[in-house]
Amino acid sequence: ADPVAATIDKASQQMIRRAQELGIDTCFDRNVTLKPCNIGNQGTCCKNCGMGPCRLPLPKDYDEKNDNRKGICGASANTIAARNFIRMIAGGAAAHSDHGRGVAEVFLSAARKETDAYRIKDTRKLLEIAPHLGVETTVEKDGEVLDRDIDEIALEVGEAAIAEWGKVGGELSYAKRAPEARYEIWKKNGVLPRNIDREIVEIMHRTHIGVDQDYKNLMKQGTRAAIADGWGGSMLATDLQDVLFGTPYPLASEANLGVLKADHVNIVIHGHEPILSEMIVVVAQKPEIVEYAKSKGAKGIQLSGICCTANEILQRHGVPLCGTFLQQELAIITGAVDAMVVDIQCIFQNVANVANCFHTKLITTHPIAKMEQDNAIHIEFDEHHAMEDAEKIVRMAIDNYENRKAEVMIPHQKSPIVAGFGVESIEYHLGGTFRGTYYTLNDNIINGRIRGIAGVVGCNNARVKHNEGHIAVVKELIKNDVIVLTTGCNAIACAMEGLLTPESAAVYCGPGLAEVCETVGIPPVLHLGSCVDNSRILLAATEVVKAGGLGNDISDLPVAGSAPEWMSEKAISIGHYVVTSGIYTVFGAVFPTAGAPVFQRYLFEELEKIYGGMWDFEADPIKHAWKMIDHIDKKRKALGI
Ligand code: BF8
Repeated sequence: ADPVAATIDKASQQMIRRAQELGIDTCFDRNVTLKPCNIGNQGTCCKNCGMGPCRLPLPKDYDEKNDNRKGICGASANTIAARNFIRMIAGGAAAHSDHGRGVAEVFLSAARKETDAYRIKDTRKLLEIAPHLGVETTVEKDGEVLDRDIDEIALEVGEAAIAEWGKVGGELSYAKRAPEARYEIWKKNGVLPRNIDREIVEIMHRTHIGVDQDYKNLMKQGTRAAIADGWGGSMLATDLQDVLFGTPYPLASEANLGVLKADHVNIVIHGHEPILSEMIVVVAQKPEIVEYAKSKGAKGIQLSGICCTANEILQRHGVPLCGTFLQQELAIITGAVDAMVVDIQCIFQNVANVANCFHTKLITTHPIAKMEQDNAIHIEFDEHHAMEDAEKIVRMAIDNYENRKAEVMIPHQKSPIVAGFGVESIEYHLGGTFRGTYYTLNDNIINGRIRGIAGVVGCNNARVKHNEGHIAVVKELIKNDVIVLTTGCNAIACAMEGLLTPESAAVYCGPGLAEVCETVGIPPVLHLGSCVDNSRILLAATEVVKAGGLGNDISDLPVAGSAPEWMSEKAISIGHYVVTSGIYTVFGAVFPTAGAPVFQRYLFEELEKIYGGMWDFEADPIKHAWKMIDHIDKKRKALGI
């Protein structure tokens, strides 16, 4: 595998070459030796029962009117592709929402004061979300309105939040946070989620052999589950994390493998839940722990992150980003990682094999995510003794510092960044003179300095050149005055490229966007956090609607979504809740319905008539960006601006 062909990132190229010299395989090598299944990636392989797999590739002489392809049971290509698509939504929604549930459980423990490690930190945010969960924040007594006790509110919020996963009757409470017009569209189409778990379970039922055989009806269920993810599990995860750990505000940090330090104990935190990473951050700053590291000959402790947990601790504490999804093996190849601590999601099983070639301790921490390899150490993390667990992990890393055996080789590349944005800080920077609205942002959209808003998010995919699509799409957008909100691995890619600095505006932006960024002092690409924080993009769009002048629903806004290098089921769930929230969304890399053109047309064209948003696919990053810009222009025209 040619390192230069695998990634645009110099630091990654150096580490891929290093791995090859050492005879250690990485995903970049496996991408060459392992070819994808051409039928599976068209979405038309059904393996939902023991009569299959029934494989229905698109014939070379495909003729839509005479498409007689069917499985043993008679399932059409459309049915099979729709079943597979919504099973991906189920997987993604389950992952985000189960993460949210974990946070809600810790939140409830904190509200009940059963744990010392976690406390309600951001009471302002608590009071803001309480009414959306039906919890009163004031009480009337003798004709006077009094503030309710904060501990009582926290307890009721925790209980109401947990109920969102399994309540009987009613509907997802947060659905009403969407603009009223959006909520009415969901209601009219019968896609308001009942509770989070039920929608995921119902996907598994409907896609079982012999149940739902109408791709439109299957998608209706996919929509319910996706909305339950975006406006439910993910949004609750974001909100409750903010209450427990603090709402992010802009801060400075750095990104890329060069953040590792040869003379420090390096602990790389990889995964998704801040429940774990927050405690490691606390422990690693304790003076006695830093002293302990020094007693072992290190100058200190360097924490850094991979994947979304990196974004979580960056946003709230400024902990530097070590790398994206595709750099997880490369971090260990530096020989400088004393411990890699993982929890859930996006963790390559091969990190244990790579760690085995070095002194690196690979520590799994979550009961639902263990590894079969003997060198993977499992230290189960539990909110009731979180601080002790975190200390055990950090001490294990420190003790391992002196065991470094291979030559340490850390690439020098790292970029300065400004991160930590959110709905609240965008309001602060781009609100009106009277706080509480997005007036200045809307004003700049109406006067054309800002052409529109793009949410560019999502993974890396080893099947395409690492970060190439991310960076090309984002640069093309900002060059054309489209401000970018980013999360997940796209945010890390942009960070590594230097796009998360206010100074980058002068270099890469069109004149209108550059002027706004320079006046306000913000980067043209705003880092909004991890993948569950895509819920912040939904709420930011809702704030834009509320601020007025740009229509009365999200689907009226000059806004578009993108995931240039997606790969996970979570990305499909995100894409679908963004689409059904009214936003045109383009995916790159591959699209998993290519073998069923009729169903694909439903996603790409007909959904627009129902939800005002639709899917699209474009592998070429420049064309990809222009599809988004054209859509933004179409919406501007409709608004008469
Ligand atoms: O949840 S962007 S590769 S790290 S799935 Fe995974 Fe994709 Fe990265 Fe975060 Ni999101």
